[in-house]
Amino acid sequence: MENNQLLVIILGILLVLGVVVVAVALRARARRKPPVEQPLPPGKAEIPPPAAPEAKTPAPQPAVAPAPTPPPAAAPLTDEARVSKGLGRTKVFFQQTFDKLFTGAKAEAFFGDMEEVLLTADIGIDFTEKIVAALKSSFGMRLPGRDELKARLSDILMQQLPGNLGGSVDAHPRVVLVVGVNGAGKTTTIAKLCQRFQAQGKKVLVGAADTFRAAATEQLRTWVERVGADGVFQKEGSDPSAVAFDSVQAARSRGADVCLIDTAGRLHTKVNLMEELQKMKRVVAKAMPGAPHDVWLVVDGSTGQNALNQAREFNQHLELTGVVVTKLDGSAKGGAVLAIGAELKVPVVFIGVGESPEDLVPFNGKSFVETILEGL
Ligand SMILES: Nc1nc2c(ncn2[C@@H]2O[C@H](COP(=O)(O)OP(=O)(O)O)[C@@H](O)[C@H]2O)c(=O)[nH]1
Ligand SMILES: [Mg+2]
Repeated sequence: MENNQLLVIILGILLVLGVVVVAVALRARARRKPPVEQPLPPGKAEIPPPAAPEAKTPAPQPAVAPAPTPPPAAAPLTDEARVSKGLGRTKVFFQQTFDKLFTGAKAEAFFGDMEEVLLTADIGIDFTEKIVAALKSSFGMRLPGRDELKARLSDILMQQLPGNLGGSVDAHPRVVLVVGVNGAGKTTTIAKLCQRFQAQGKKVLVGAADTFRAAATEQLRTWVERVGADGVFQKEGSDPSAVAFDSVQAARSRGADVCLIDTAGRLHTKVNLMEELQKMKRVVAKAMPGAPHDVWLVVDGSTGQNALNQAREFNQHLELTGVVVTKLDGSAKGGAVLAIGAELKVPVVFIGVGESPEDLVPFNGKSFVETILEGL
């Protein structure tokens, strides 16, 4: 092969290679170029663009932190731990006011200041006076040390609390009428009690005698179904006494251990409310002699002195056998519990320290007092 022929062949190959390289480069460039935005045709501006076709190559993902592994399921809190947590603010309140009380304290002014502290803690006037008198008789006019004051104070508080509910009534079913003003926490408390009693293996029947609001019945029905209890529900506007009567009869015939009757708190006047409730008591007694075995008042503990006033009022009309103080969580007014117990001599039976079903705890005077005085 002559040299010239060889040169032509090499040139030819180079030419072909060059064309291929240029073509590949042009294609790559065309791919990188952003698409030219088409102007929207007039009148089509509001129409959303069609969903983009699925991209062949996955879009780059933002760096995502791996999902945190869920924490191990927390062990359920004991009742005492719930109380301690729920009373957090009351505890801090007592601690801080006592800190102030002891700062530069002088014996002469001490008991006067002490009185003020107890009043602001919603312990009530009568009870406060009793406490201060008892402290004065223990310490004379001497300034007590912090520890001895704490010990004496907790003794006094505990002495004044009435004993716990006489569990002596051995009724079957035990009928509990639950009363209180609107929003105090009656329905929630019944739901929580329902759960607690069912968990103890008791058969519970709930009577939804708050027929004033359809929502109240529905709220209760949901709960009752959730915990597998039994219930008597009637339509909005039914006679609450009739619902109560039917509930007690149903509880008897179905062999329930406990019959909890929810009532309405929203009536036009106090007189109406009390009369309505008194009538319910009478009607329930017709369905079962001796019933209701308990009349429990539910009060909102975050209302402090108001709760005490309500307890006084309801007790006059209905002879309460117990008080449930709710919403102590998130409130520094836990002292109201002590005032109710000490002044009315009606036992506080349960306290509500949160919104979850387990946040209703049997009241224990000793642990309550120890908890609120913990930081002293
Ligand atoms: N934080 C807190 N909220 C509560 C407690 N008890 C009841 N509640 C809330 O209080 C509101 C009124 O309760 P409800 O049972 O409907 O009151 P009722 O009108 O007396 O039946 C609801 O939002 C409940 O969740 C409690 O112990 N703590
Ligand atoms: Mg209700």
